[in-house]
Amino acid sequence: MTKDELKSEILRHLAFSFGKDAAHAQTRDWRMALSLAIRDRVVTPWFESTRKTYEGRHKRVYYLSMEFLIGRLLQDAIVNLGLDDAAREACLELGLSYDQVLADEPDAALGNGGLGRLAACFLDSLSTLGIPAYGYGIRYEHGLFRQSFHEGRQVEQAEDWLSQPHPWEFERPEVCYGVGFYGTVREGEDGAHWDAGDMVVAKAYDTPIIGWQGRWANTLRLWSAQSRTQFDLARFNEGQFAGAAEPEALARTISRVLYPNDSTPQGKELRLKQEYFFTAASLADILRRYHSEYTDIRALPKHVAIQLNDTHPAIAGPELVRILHDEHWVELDDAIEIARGTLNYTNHTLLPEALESWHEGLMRHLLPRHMRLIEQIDDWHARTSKGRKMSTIDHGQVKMGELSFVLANKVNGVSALHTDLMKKTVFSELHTLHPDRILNQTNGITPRRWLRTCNPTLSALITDTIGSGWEDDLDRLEDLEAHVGDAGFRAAFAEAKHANKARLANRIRAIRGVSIDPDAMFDIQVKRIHEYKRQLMNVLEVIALWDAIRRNPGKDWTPRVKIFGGKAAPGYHTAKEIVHLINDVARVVNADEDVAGRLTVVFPPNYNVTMAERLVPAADLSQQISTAGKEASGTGNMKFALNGALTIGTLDGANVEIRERVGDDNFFLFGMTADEVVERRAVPDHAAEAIAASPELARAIEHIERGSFGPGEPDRHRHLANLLRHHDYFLVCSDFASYWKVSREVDEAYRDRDRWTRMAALNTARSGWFSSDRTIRGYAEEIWGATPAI
Ligand code: AZC
Repeated sequence: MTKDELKSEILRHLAFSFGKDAAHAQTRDWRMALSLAIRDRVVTPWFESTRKTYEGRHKRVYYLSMEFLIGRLLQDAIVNLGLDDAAREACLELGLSYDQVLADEPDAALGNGGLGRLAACFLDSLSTLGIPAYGYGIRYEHGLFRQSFHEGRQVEQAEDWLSQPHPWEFERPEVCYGVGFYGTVREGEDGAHWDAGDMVVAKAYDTPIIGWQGRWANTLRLWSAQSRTQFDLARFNEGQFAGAAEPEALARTISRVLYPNDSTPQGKELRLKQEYFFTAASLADILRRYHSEYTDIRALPKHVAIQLNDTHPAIAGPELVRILHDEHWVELDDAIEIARGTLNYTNHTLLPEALESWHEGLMRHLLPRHMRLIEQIDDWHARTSKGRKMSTIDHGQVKMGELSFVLANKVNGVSALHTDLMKKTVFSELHTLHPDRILNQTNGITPRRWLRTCNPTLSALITDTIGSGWEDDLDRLEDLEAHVGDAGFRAAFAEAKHANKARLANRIRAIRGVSIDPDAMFDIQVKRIHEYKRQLMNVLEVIALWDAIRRNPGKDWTPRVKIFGGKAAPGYHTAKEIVHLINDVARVVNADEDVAGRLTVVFPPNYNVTMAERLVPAADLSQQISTAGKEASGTGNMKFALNGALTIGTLDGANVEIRERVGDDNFFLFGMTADEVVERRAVPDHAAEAIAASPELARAIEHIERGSFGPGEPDRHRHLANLLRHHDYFLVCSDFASYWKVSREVDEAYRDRDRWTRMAALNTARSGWFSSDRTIRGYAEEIWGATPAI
């Protein structure tokens, strides 16, 4: 498509899809018109992909996920279709700023963090590889809350991306399924029959997901909840307006909000309803499609692979058994085997508070038939695998991890270390019974969004240096290594980074009113705020550094800009206190003339996918400092390394594999290993001991206790200081001295800019393995038995 063709398509949509004349069109209208002009180009490959899948009778992959953190879609589609030059020029000729048009799109924030973003990267790779697949999830009216700060405290506001039409989705009013809840189970001669007490309707909305160079497109199908009963006109006419609208409002509640908790399940009936709602609708849809092609339900595992993204869709197990047994009269044991042959489960966390379990009473009340089947599945497991009964039901709780494991063909962890710990800890007993079931698939990130699109400067240099084609063959970045010895290449690499930093500095000045120097080291920690991720340790380092600079102002300190970003779950008190402390420290440090130009702290609010796309290319240092054994993998760590940031990190999650690949010399390692962490925790007074041994840490904590960051309110952050001294579960104090020492080595290393650039370039050259294309190939070969259809 040429620029001129695109231009006339934009004008055509502006007039005929939106009824606007160019003279009166606003940025929004232009963005919508451009989106539809681009979307039109997606539709043909989309149809073609579906046709090929049916024709070739390909095995289909279904990725069930409560979250898809897809962010903006317009530029992604433009880049994948190779239309970026055409789009930029068309905008220019229409008198528009291309960047402004792109920036008008709201983020689709249908996820909390890593788990949801991984699902989005997987969709991109499935399409790029041409594997016939559907993503299934919920079309939340309100995605992840919007974060702002009031006097340094986090304030949450409802997010409403759907307040304007969403141009990427196609509503499918004809694709509707009833989803039942409550009611009773009748045990008759012909088996059990569930009479649901209540029913809502799941309506489909489809978003095409176009792969690299438009060769294949899959579908993201999201369900929206609706009332089954029609609007009650009689009640309305009696004047009961609210009452008349009630059934609709109640049903819609199910797809109203994304739960904003990243790691703790909220024991709420609504959450379980959401889980069953989208799982049941997805399975009904999968089986409808299956029956349109095949007659033998027993061959389901041959043609269908279903991946459960964490335990949120775990009810798929009992639901599939219910459909096979109650509706297709398959013997119970066979039904269970067929379900198990079809389902697979990915675990994303070992944190005990994040492992889902549901009270048996609630499960029986909401899903009586499923609760009965869960008991039978438990019996079956005990009978067939010398397993202990009650592995899935324990002390009146249904454990969803165990249930998912028992009903899965394969169970996977998301990094080598995490998979190893899964075998040794949460699933040790089940692993002994089923030693072939657990395997590893280290996470990955899509290089289209996380290098090609977000970092055009570096991408151009890469293409100039090694040629094109690396975007869907990221191992080719290895070819850069031969150029790292070339001073001209290093200068160009450093220049690309500098340009990205200057761009970020301009934005930060615009949104925060803080000036930062692109020559200073940009040191970034962005991720959900959580104690185990240890933003608290990072801000302690800020305090210690501020204190050290003030004590020794004559020293030639390496200038640093500390950038934080991330949201705290609204109910997670300590995480919100950490947000407050970072903001308070930033205010004090940035106002202190003694450290000006040497240390600056910025915390832009409302970290999201779009902000990540701006921060990642501009980072020099990536903070990956979780307590070893706690971060299942991390994916931000991969984005930063790929874009030429050096990591300061612990041996946790995928950091281990990043370090293995980029080389020990190009990674700043500190802290205890996962084994040492367990030992250390057993030491009485480990925090007091560590504080006594590190004067920097001691002074930093004293500053907090003295109220250095709570003007007029000295006790403002005392709770965090107490936590460090007396309840330091995540071992911030015990790792601090090592962190501080290595961070000073980072300062030193940054002073030798050419050496730094060499290390940074090696990070890029050696990070190709972290492409989600590699991850998806692994799933396809080792878990799904699916092959590309192109
Ligand atoms: C995250 C993990 O915390 C993170 O380490 C991993 O990279 C990511 O999943 C993708 O695998 N987990 C979550 O976001 N949420 C839960 C409930 O685990």
